[in-house]
Amino acid sequence: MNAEPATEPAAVCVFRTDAHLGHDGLIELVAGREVPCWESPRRAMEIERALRAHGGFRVLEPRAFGRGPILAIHDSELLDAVDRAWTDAVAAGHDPSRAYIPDTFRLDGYAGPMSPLPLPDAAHLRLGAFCFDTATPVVAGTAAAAYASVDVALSAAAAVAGGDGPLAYGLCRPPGHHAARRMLGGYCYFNNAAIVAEWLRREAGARRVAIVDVDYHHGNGTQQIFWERADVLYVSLHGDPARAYPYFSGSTAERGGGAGTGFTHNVPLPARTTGDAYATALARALDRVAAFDPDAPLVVSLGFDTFERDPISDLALTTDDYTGVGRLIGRTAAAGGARSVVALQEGGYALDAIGANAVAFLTGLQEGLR
Ligand code: Q9C
Ligand code: ZN
Repeated sequence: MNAEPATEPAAVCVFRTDAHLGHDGLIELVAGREVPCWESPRRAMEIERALRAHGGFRVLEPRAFGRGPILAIHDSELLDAVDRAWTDAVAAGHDPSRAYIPDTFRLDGYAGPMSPLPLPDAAHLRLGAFCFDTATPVVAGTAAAAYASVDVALSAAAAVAGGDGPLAYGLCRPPGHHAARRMLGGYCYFNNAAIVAEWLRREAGARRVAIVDVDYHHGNGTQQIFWERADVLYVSLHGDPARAYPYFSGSTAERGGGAGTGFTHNVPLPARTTGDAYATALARALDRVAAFDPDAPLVVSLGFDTFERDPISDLALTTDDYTGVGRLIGRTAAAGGARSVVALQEGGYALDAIGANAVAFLTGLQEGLR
């Protein structure tokens, strides 16, 4: 099926691209063990297949937004490292049939009073100054996929901002919410949701943007980027960092800083949280969004790793539950100034259910928006 231009105002636009296929890390390192990447091309293939089979979605190609919107969020040194890591690694003798994963990390504690220390010229070695885990491999197609994922997200935002209906979905891959201003990790290179939120502020006339993050993991990157901002609300439900990646953020005590105090809201959840308990927590969190009174499309960081059979997570939502989750979010958005949603794919690793979960969520979201 060919992509077609968005002409019917009420249709749900889905943006996707084949560029992600070139980003296949093959392996990640989990606690010293080499395991096949959970974040695989098949995730996006399964979602796209299910949306096409459903028939109620217009599947579109993104347009190119360039580096400008990314540089509004990320340090240019991070972009340079992503751009050049693979070619520099291969030039230095790295086996091109293997993913490159940094092995030496420049932590805060490295420099101490020696700061500032120079970065190495070779971008793959530099990567250890930007990457915070061993789950974020670089291969030949990683940089192109990361830029295309941003284009997918911004195309979805532009569709909604431009009046192509109240809901657009960006099938982003790689995901984004763990990427901070000058840090990548957690399968994420550029923070798609943060880039969209800032783009809505700068390019679409929004004054208040709310991001609701329902991925299983805390969106440490999004939280960091908007920590001191009162114009972007960040609300996240996630596995309690006492047991859940990324471990170092996501507690209720984190509420933002400076002018942004009170504009970050975290809801850590216990293991095996079911759909009912999740919906109760979500409804309370969405009250914060309503009180914030956003005048922009609601930005949703959408993960299906809250699913009961997700292989790396421990919550217990069912496919049916996602319809209710979508409906709750849709209703909140419908009461907001822009009456619209930009949903951006983050995690979700149960390949046999991720497509059905996406259909269930987007169906509920549409219902809620009506
Ligand atoms: N022992 C997203 O869902 N590995 N990222 C955790 C825990 C990294 C998840 C290992 C998980 C990253 C977008
Ligand atoms: Zn996740």
